[in-house]
Amino acid sequence: MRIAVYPGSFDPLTNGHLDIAERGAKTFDKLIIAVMVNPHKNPLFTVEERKELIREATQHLPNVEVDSFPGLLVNYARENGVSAIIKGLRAVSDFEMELQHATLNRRMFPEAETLFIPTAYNYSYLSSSIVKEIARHGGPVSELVPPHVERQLREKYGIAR
Ligand code: COD
Repeated sequence: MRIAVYPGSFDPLTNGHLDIAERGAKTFDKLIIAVMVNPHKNPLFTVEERKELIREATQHLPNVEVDSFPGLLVNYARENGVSAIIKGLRAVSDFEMELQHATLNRRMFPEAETLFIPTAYNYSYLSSSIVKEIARHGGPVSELVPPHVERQLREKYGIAR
């Protein structure tokens, strides 16, 4: 069975993330979407909340599992029989950091290849940070995130419909 992991912060999941997950799931027998547990970051959503939002968004993808991991991604990959690490690429600025991660991850765990999936052109500008900034100020995010994520953002920021 070919298992891939799609790691990230997903704070929160956007339509850009979902597009990469759908395309990754088509290519592998199993895709694990893995939320990084980072005690040094101050996320808007807890790890459990983020996992729940991802679960709801990927209900239509039977070969997708949602999990979280602390520490190094390669340790998670090794322990879970992962042969590919999926990353989404939006711009050249993403590539620089992602190439560094791919090279270092391969040194630590050569059994897994990093595979880049280019963003869909309509999501190339989209990030969790930009979504949070728009939502915080009451702006429209309905075209940027799934409806249940939009509801949770409104709730977090105390914004009525
Ligand atoms: N279109 C396409 N792809 C997108 C979009 C979009 N609109 N938005 C985000 N993505 C991609 C990102 O490029 C990334 O691949 C993924 O989706 C997740 O994005 P984020 O922003 O939710 O998460 P990041 O970038 O903060 O996640 C970073 C990781 C958790 C993957 C990384 O820090 C990591 O692997 N950490 C674990 C610790 C570790 O092993 N460190 C050593 C690395 S050498």
